[in-house]
Amino acid sequence: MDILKSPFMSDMTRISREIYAKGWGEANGGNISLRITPGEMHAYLHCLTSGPTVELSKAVPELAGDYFLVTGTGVFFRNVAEYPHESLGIVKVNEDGASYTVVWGYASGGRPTSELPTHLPAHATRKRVTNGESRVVLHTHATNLIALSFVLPLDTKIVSRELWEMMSECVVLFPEGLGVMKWMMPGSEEIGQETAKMLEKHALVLWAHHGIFGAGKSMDQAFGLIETADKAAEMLLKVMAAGGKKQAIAAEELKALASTFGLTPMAGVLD
Ligand code: 2HA
Ligand code: ZN
Repeated sequence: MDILKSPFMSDMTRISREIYAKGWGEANGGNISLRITPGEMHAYLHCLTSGPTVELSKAVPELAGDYFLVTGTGVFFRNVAEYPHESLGIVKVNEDGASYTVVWGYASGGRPTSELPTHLPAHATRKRVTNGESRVVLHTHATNLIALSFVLPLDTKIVSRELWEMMSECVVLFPEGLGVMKWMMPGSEEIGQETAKMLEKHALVLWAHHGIFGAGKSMDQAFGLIETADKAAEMLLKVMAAGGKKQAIAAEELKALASTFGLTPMAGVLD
């Protein structure tokens, strides 16, 4: 079995192309990690080797033994599909959760994304809060969400309400709201820990003036969340440019909408 033809590899290359087409993946902007289940990995174990082992600055015991397909540092999204063996790698978190070993990929001497200190704690949190369902963490420079972070207060409840009001899908897809963080140093331990804390409650986290993190059980779910939030942000920017809202979906209507789908919107947003 050719690992380059595996479902997890084609998921990764397909979404990388989409991200580039959206204009969210300029140069080396953005990064993705996908947890590969033992069942999926089984058929490809013969493709793995034992590469370098790297200590983690913060251990992730929740992920001990897990495999992740991760974009490389400096990798351009536009090139991932054409050069998967160079652009991507698989890392295995070791049994104590304190280090990882590269077991496939980064063929030209690359290494995992500089945002790994955010991706691994993010997976640890989402795996826990979703009872093991969440498998994808996607960071991208979604244009409209970033633009919005310059004009709205950096407040989770305000930004969530504004996006929910823009289109009916939003409260249904992210009833827990979108977590908002102020600008912090990319790649740092601090932004990783703060993001993981936000992901306890939200599947979407906005990094002001930088980009968005989306988590989901599949690549399509994580991408779909970001795509929906970014479209709502785009409409909001247009509405603002057109002179501002004259009317919108009312709080009571949003509550009723969520309730139709059996969902509970984040507390305090619709009051
Ligand atoms: O990989 O997106 O946040 C480049 C980045 C850093
Ligand atoms: Zn980024």
